[in-house]
Amino acid sequence: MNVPPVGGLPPSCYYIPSFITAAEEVHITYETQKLPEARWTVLSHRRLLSLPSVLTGPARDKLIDAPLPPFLDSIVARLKQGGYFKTSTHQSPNHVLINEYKSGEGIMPHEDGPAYNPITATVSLGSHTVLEIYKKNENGERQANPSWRIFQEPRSLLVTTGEMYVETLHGISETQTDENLNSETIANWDLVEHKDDYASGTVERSTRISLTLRDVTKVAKLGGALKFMAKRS
Ligand SMILES: O=C(O)CCC(=O)C(=O)O
Repeated sequence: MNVPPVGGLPPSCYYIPSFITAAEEVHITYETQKLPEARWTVLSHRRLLSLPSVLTGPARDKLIDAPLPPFLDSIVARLKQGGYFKTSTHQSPNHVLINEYKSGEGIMPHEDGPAYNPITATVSLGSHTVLEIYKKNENGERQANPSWRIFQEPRSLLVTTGEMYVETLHGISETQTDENLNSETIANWDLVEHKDDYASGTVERSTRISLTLRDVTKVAKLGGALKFMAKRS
């Protein structure tokens, strides 16, 4: 990695503003909106879509081998160039979860779990958000209040790995307005590129699409499964 980790957080978390250009943001947003309506899972507080597919198997931890869509090529190439996936099984992300949040929507605190290599790369499109990071108590349960807040500008990249991936939970509050944004309350404030836009400390959210790229450890070849079925018939 050629950038230092965000200070004050468990190791390691990287924040890179302007990871993609405004033109790429428009293009990728357009491509996500062209994906068939039926592929989206609509929840009460966001909608989501997995590419190339949802994970399968009894433990929901297996990916059927298939490429990521070409509209992610530049992001994947940049993540590999940046060395973010150099320790992962396939040295590259092979799965993306697309989440779309309207203003006021969020995601419950959770862990990303063992199906993936412990590296999560998230690119934000359309709006900022504030990711809240929770520690676990001695019983492994989530603490009631977040310990840290991370600000993610549109077009930024956030990578979490190592202890940060394994030992903490993350979530996004269901709010229309993020408040109290400043160097005391936001762990990566010194790395925020457009601080002037957020100088009042209060920012309204708009629709945000996040691309969460990860490397699923177990990959099954569909060809192998089909050949096996053909032999039996
Ligand atoms: O939308 C985000 O930035 C967070 C998504 C997330 O936590 C997840 O997909 O597991």
